[in-house]
Amino acid sequence: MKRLLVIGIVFAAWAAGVPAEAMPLGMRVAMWGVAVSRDRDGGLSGALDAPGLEFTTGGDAGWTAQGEAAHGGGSALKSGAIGDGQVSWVETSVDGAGEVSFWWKASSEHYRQYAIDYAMFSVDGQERLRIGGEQDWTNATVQVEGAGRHVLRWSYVKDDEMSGGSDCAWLDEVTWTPTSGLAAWLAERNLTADARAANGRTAAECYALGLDPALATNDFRIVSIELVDGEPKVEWEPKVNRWTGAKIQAVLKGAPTLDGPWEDVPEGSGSPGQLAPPLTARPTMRFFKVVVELP
Ligand SMILES: [Ca+2]
Repeated sequence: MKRLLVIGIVFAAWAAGVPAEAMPLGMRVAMWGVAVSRDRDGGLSGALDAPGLEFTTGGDAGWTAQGEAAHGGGSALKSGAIGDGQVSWVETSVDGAGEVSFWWKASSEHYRQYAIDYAMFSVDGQERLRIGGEQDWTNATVQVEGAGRHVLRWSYVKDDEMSGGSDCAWLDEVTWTPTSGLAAWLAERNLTADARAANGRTAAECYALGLDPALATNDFRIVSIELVDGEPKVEWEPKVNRWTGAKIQAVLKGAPTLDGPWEDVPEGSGSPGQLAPPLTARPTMRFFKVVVELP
């Protein structure tokens, strides 16, 4: 008896470096993903020890990487040189709920305990924390609630007169821990990310692929997901139908967001069991899904 199993695998979060744990799982189209990030932000993420996040900077002057003041060695970001009434910001975006942690420091104009110029952290434009005056490195942890995309922004803000101290802020060691998506889904089922199923694969992988982890014969799996010459390449096993020997058919779809719209992407190069599509010309596509039909 022939049984059609349609499997969707989201395998690349393109520009934003969204971690796999942040991706939601659907009932009909299961998803499995890893983050692929490019150093598109000019070293901002490197200075912040946050390779999975992509940062942009702006305002009247941008934040830059420097090594004179950092938390725990290496480099950190310093706000740009700005004048009265100006602002310098750096931001990143994340998907879903989670916890952001970072270290920051400020040296700014203040009156007694009141910061006149200050560093501010905001989520989706809403201020959450502020430091100023002579504030040495301090750790902060902020809960981010709600589904969808969130913008995390650090700003150095000056009022309309006078300066004090070094007149800037520093930021280092930004981490993002998602509390929704796959991580939360696994926790609800008392699974850990590395728990093994009967077929030897991780239970998380089996659930994400829509397989029954109790069946040792369910062994469809992703072999690798990687960047080759700047293009994503996904490889899976088995490559052919174990009974007929026919190549397992796969269709690649791409979308700008996890919610779609999903469009077919030309297959490009790739041997059976592989897809290595030319995606450089499709900068708006950030998520990719392989739909596989298994006998
Ligand atoms: Ca001022």
